[in-house]
Amino acid sequence: MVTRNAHAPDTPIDTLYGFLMDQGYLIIEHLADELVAQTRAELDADIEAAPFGHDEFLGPRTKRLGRVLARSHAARDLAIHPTIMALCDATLLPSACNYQLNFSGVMHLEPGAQAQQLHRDGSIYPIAHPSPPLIMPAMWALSDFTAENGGTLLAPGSHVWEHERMPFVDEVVNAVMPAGSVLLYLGSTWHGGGANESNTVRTGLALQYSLSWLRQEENQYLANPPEVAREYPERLRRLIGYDFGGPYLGFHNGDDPHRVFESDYDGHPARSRTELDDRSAGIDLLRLGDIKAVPTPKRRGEQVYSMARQPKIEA
Ligand SMILES: O=C(O)CCC(=O)C(=O)O
Repeated sequence: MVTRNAHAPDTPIDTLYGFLMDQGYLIIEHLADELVAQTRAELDADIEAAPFGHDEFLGPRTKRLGRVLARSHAARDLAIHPTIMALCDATLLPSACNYQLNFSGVMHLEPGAQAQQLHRDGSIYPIAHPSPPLIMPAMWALSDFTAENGGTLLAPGSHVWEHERMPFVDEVVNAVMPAGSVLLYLGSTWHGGGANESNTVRTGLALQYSLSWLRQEENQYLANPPEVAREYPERLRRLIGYDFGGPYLGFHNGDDPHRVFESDYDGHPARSRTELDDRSAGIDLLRLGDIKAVPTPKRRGEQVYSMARQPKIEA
């Protein structure tokens, strides 16, 4: 089955966000044709040399490549594409005051690749679905995605299904999109690589984003050590993790981790940034588990200690 939850690149962000939250996925066609072509050209030799998957899930006819930002300049621009960043803001900032690149990887299906086991990317965390979005994956089409060549399989609406529910066969559709387009979905959306029954390859670049207080799936500091990340724009360096995950989260040597790239030390180590302090007040708290809370005792006229939820740090 083929889906067309596909939109033009100039569609307003609010509209795109509405489709993403309603359907659990959406396609933006031709969002970055030139950057995608450049990325493909920069990665071609590495894809050629990449190994096939060593198990059924990774796919014996599927080549995979990680550490993509270190390999491709154009992929760095895709990772911080303004439309993707705006959708990350809308999707992830309600539950974290920052977000991060979680994963970068090429998924290259050779003819004969079998359909992958459907899964939820969010299953790497022990959190029951449905939950607020933890991950927002972006799958860039480095080649055309068709129903025949293994365009990603998705179960629309599955991001809000109860945890145990698996899709029925007729609930699964292929994401069909021309090269240069991007498929966005949520970490709770059932999906997987399709079967490549064509005689052409299907190549996708997955760049996934997650809440900044979660462990990243791909270790971004090893993939992009400071001597490599030095070449990246600041927005990207912060996105891969050379930043705070929130106030007091992820500092280095008592200071902003991005200082590793800066020589102009001003003598004021920081444990947060104003932007993150401001956002942290608006975060929707998540309740984990079903531990029964001890009720607050009723004591009239007594003062309680009051503390701001996040300490505000003066520079
Ligand atoms: O190749 C695809 O379309 C999706 C692959 C995927 O979801 C995965 O490998 O985790």
